[in-house]
Amino acid sequence: MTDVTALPRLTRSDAAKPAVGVVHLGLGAFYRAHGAIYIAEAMAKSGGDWGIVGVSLKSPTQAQRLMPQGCAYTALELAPTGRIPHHVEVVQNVLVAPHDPAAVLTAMADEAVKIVTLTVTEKGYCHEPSTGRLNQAHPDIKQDLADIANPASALGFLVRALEIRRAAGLRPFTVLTCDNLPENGRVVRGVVLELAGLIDESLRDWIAAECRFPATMVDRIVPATKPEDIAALGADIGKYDASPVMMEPFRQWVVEDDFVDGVRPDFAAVGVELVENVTPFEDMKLRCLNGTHSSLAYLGYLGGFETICDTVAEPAYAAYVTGLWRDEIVPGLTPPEGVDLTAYAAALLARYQNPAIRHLTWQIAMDGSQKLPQRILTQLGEGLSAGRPMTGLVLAVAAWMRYVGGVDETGGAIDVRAPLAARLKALSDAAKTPAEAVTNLLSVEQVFPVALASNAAFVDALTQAYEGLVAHGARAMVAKTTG
Ligand code: CS2
Repeated sequence: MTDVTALPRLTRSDAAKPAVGVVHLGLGAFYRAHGAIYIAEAMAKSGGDWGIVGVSLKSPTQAQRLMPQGCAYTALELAPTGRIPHHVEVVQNVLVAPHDPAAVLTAMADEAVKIVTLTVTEKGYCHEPSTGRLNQAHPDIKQDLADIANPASALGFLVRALEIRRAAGLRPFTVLTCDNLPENGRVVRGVVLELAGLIDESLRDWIAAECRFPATMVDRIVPATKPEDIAALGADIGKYDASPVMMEPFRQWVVEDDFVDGVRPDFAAVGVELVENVTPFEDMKLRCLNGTHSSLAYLGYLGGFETICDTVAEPAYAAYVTGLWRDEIVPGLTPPEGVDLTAYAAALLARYQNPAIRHLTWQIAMDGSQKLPQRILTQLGEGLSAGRPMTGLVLAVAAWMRYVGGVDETGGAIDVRAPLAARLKALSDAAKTPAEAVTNLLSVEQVFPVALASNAAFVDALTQAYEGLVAHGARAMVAKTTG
């Protein structure tokens, strides 16, 4: 393969730069393939000053890759039938928060900025997933509380920037979360208010009264960009893009239409669904998509599959996921108006089968302790109470337990990435029997609500599933659950 870095570097076009109206916290691939593109399209269609300043909260990598190419990048649409590169220029600058927190605060406090968008992943909200409360023992929150002028967490930046705006007599910005959390607007509002209240009660009250935190449902499958993707794109476009994003054609964004002073890009012009209540959309997406994604990730990884598409190419796994939708997930959902959930699930299977999307099971398996509650456990508990046999989702939880034990089915080590990884491994290692491993892991209250962990029928079924995985492996258990 030719050296892609020898090609001319991707650059911006001569088009005038749009003025900045958005600051984005957490500039990963997902936002650049989703929110940023909608915003760019809305500007192209209806105008407005909605250029984006991207902020990396931890690592300088994104800035190092994007700045030398003027923050332009390629969003490569990967359909089963072909590849379409889109050249995107909506990002104007990338700041690295730990290097220069003051620059980030200056950007956020700029009067021209009307919206702060966030993709900081589940763990970035520094909350306890089971209660939604701020985790005051979180190291970043401790730093925020010790020195709010130099914040560490996304919440710290929001609170401090809002404090500066209030002091300057400015209006607040809208906080638009784009992470996969149920009632994500309410969650971010809750933790922002909690943190603000610990710093200054009157600031808390001002934010509560004036700021807006619309809920959103975001959807587009965006696997992490791999070196071979960069090389292949170089061959396509004849340029070296150090930071392209890979994305499926499908996309959906449902947004609660509640912005500070009603100011926002013309989202409706580009297919964003502006609604009063996002919850039915969020439940549908989190449970049907993310719930099965995580289930396939653990069972697929253990079964030796590298990607979601490889996993569902195995007939037993395709039957397993179809059964999850039909028997366990869809019966527990109230569909959003006008949506046929059976058709939605069928379309999801086709999206998973897209061979051009190489989405690693290992990538989706990351941060399971933060993802499991809203993706799987809530609906599992509800289904059991309603008397539905939830065998497939129970098997998925057992697979997560096996996965966090850190040893795969051939005896190899699994690189488990999750905030609780060390603790989970220790709990798994301390067990003398499979049943004990299940008991130990169920004791983790950040993940398992007490009501579920003490449900005897659930514990029994989970133990059996876990023992089955240990004795027979994931492929056999998936086939058994399906057949
Ligand atoms: C995935 C999501 O990595 C994961 O946990 O389940 O990123 C998923 O691809 C998106 O939510 C799709 O919209």
